[in-house]
Amino acid sequence: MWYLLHSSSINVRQKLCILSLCTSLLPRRRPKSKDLLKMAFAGILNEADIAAAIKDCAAADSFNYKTFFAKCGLSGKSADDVKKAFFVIDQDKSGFIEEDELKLFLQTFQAGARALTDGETKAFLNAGDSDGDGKIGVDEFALLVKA
Ligand SMILES: [Ca+2]
Repeated sequence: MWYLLHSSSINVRQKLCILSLCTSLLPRRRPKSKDLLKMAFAGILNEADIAAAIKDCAAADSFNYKTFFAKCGLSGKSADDVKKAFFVIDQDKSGFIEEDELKLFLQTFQAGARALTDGETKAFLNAGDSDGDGKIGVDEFALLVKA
């Protein structure tokens, strides 16, 4: 590339074009997702409770949403806090927790936590999806948490 830039066979315009192309290829600094995740439930849940709840369902197919919401402390929180938690889990901010977000549910609580198995994801979705639209809305979520 430097050879091209110093070469007299291309004009200034072409050189600028090459330069801007190279700049656009440079990696951009991204926020550290681990830090974001760590802060996601700050002010709502306490970290030790989250860690205990995650540890409790570390084995595949051992996830139970009732146990989890009780252990992490969410079931004892106010309707407002439950709503805040919903919007953390609704990663794409669509207003619903879709199946792919449900699968990565545990990872929104703790970076590096396992994904739910397909069976766990389906069972979780079926438990919450009372109107049968294939996703969990904020009211359905509130009912699940308090179940
Ligand atoms: Ca969503």
